[in-house]
Amino acid sequence: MQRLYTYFRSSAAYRVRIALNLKGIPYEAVPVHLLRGGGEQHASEFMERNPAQLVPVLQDGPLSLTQSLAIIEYLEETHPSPPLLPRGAAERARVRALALTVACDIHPLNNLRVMQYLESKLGAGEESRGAWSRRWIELGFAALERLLIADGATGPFCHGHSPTLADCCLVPQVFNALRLRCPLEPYPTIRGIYEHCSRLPPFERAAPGAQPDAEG
Ligand SMILES: N[C@@H](CCC(=O)N[C@@H](CS)C(=O)NCC(=O)O)C(=O)O
Repeated sequence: MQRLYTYFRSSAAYRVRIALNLKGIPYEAVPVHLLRGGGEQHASEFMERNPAQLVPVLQDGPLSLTQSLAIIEYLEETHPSPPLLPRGAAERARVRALALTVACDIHPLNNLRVMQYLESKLGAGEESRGAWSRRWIELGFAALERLLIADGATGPFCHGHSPTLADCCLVPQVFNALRLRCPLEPYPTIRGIYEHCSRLPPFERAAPGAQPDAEG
């Protein structure tokens, strides 16, 4: 069975949990606590699995796979059904662009190690750090909202009528935005997709609160 090194609140791990559930792939969750004892992702045993000291890692037999989007594409290639990418090249590029807007343009700026650096080295207090996080989410969501309404390809999901890689990325990012009290009114399409997805069992089972390592 595949093993997913995960942390309940990690949105990158949440993406992979959604993809595994959508594809019906059973997996064993191995919790990596990102805060306890300075962070278990920095332990030498974990660094052997991922020198970047980040979750998720998917262990498939002897393979240690890193980077959530690369992991999801691996799952797509090894378990093609149900597909998480559309068939045509242009449609696939659209879905990947939506996913990368979250994974490259929003998420890395708000990662735990960035927030820890802002606090410990640059002296940013809680309020400033919250403002920082909201700034990048709001810029990214404004772009995403426009992309989603630009071409008529959005349905109840980011792309048409079935979930894709883009929804795997969008839902965890909206979850984070809600935690950070970002107003979602300016992004009705994003909010609608989030609400639609969140009610579906594969997304529900991937949610932070449903994880074995969840904390209050
Ligand atoms: N680009 C990576 C990002 C992974 C990542 O940033 N993971 C975060 C949790 S969402 C993490 O492990 N952070 C630990 C830290 O910042 O020390 C991916 O998509 O897998």
